[in-house]
Amino acid sequence: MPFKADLKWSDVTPKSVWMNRRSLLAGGAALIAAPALGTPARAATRSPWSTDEEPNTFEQITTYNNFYEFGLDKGDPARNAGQLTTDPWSVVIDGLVDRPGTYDLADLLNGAPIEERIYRFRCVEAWSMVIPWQGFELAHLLNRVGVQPSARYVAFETLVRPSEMPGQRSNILDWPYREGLRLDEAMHPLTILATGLYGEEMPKQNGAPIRLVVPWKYGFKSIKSIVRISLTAEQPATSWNMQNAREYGFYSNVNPNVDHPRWSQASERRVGAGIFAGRIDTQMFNGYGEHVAALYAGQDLTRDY
Ligand SMILES: Nc1nc2c(c(=O)[nH]1)N[C@H]1C(S)=C(S)[C@@H](COP(=O)(O)O)O[C@H]1N2
Ligand SMILES: [Mo]
Repeated sequence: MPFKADLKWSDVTPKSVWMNRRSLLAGGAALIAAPALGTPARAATRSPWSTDEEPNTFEQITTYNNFYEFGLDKGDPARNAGQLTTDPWSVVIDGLVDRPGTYDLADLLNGAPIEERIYRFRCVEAWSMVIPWQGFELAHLLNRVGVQPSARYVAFETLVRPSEMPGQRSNILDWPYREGLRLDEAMHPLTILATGLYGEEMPKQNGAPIRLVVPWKYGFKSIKSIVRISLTAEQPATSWNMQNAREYGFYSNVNPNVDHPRWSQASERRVGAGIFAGRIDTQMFNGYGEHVAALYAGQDLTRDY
């Protein structure tokens, strides 16, 4: 895939790649090792699911956040999430699965095919970014635990720990934060559990240690700091839909043709683009329509918004 000319390798190369290269250089193995590594690795290893749009900076991605467990302002998560204990961490997997249980994070990640995915990310509030995640397909985990034939949805929950999550000391939402997907959406290869970004382990304000990323849906579907994944027969209750069903549908696919009751969804502001950049058009399914439109064949997306 072609690079954008203005995009430097160092801008998007995960730090882990840098570090490996640097330690090889330090070890004097560079002359032998460099060709074997197939460097420059970026162009060769970019996932076919990744966009070649220029990613937002690490600074932008980690200081402009929504994570209401840590407060309502965009800067609150970066200010307050440092106190969150993410080790030890475990995730309960239950409901209609063959191997339910409480899985340690290390166990969840053991053997998981982690790759980089550079995705567009579009918040329902009409701002957007491009984020280089590391993660693995949710389908990998679901296949591992064995989804039973009666399962039709996947429900997710975030940690509840008011002692470390100051936003949970008030009732801005009915905690825990909950989200859900239809099983076919959950099994789609674009849907990932992300464990890092820019080659760093997941910053706490972005949902450490493990969060969902569903790039064709509004950002609030991409639930952070997950402690429970349940396979269900019925459509699960989800936080923003519980809060205001008219404004936040269960599907919440990015759709420039269906406005939010209080603002247009036809365009978006790319964070960091600069004050003269103007707004860009929002794409149906956030630009992932060729991959996901078939999931909604026969559905009226103005009704199933
Ligand atoms: N648990 C939890 N997950 C959450 C949220 C939240 O408040 N709590 N905010 C959502 C919203 S509205 C957005 S836009 C994205 C923001 O992700 P980012 O901060 O990594 O960009 O997280 C989503 N996941
Ligand atoms: Mo959002």
